[in-house]
Amino acid sequence: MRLAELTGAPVVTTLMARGAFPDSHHLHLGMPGMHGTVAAVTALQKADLLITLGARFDDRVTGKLSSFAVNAKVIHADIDPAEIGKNRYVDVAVIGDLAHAINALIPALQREFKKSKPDLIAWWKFLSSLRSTYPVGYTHPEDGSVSPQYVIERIGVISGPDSIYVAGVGQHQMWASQFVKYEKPRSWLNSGGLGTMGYAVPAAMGAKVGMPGTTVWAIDGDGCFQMTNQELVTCALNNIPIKVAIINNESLGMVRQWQTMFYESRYSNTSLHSKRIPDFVKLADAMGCAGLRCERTEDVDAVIKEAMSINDQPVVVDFSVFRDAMVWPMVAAGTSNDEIMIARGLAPDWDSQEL
Ligand SMILES: Cc1ncc(C[n+]2csc(CCOP(=O)(O)OP(=O)(O)O)c2C)c(N)n1
Ligand SMILES: [Mg+2]
Repeated sequence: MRLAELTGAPVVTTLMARGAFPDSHHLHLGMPGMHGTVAAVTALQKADLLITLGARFDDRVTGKLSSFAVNAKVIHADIDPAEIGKNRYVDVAVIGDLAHAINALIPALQREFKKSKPDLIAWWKFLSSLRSTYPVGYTHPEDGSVSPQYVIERIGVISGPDSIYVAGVGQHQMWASQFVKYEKPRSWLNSGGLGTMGYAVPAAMGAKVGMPGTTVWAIDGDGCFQMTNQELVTCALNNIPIKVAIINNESLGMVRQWQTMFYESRYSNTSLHSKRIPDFVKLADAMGCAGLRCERTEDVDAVIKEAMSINDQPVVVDFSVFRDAMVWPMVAAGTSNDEIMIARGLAPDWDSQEL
């Protein structure tokens, strides 16, 4: 934070780094990448300098690599030399522990800034306008069903920034990154590299064992949950009272979203619509956990609060949510970040944004 405030430069936090810099900080533009904010994606894309701290230029962040941040020089600090230049050409490499690297950069910059400091006013005007024009958002489904984004947002608000949040892999993971506000390092655990479905329950268990006094929420998908939910038996037997929110859209939602968008809604093997087989509430009960169900928007807060009040056993909440919700914004795989879409078929209005 000291380095960021010294430079006054915009900050983005990748999926893996959410919480490393507070969401509420005025320099923060959100998450970049395939489902990042318009402001964060565009800040990277149009920057003339990227100071990259421990990030790895993953394809989900760069989009089409040849069109990524074409005018930027890159200073890349990382503890692993193999990361330097792996994906993106690096102008200055700093190899080592970030704590040391940042502490060394600060006095060097202070000396430089005594001579001259870059004027970022026009840059910030442009980015602030993008940030306020295109915040992440969602609409409540017209059919009256529960919005998955709303459920996740309410968990974040009610449980607050002192909790630890863990996600599975899929749409719910992206929404957990977008709609929970992270203020502290290590409050967000997620499988962003390999993207292993089934990560949430065991990772939440580990977090709770490490931080027994902290509320730990696993925000999981109905698909992911079916991979590792048996670990809840371990939680029940060993007094590890985690909380699991199943964002139950009756489908492998992220794959379904791609089938909707890129395969003309020809759905194949993504439906988990199963007339409640398994019934997650009964399954939770069988594993020694409290099982709750929520099917109406007006019940969401009360059910979250009920889950928060149970601390002597693990809790599983089955949230029935709208099936066709999609994750936005989106940069389609293999395309340029310049082609970010804020909704289906809808790009930001670039003509009204001046830099
Ligand atoms: C072990 C594993 N298998 C397959 C995938 C590919 N994959 C990514 S997201 C996803 C769907 C996840 O469904 P669900 O848990 O219901 O989450 P949703 O997208 O519906 O929120 C799949 C199959 C993966 N990441 N990991
Ligand atoms: Mg699902």
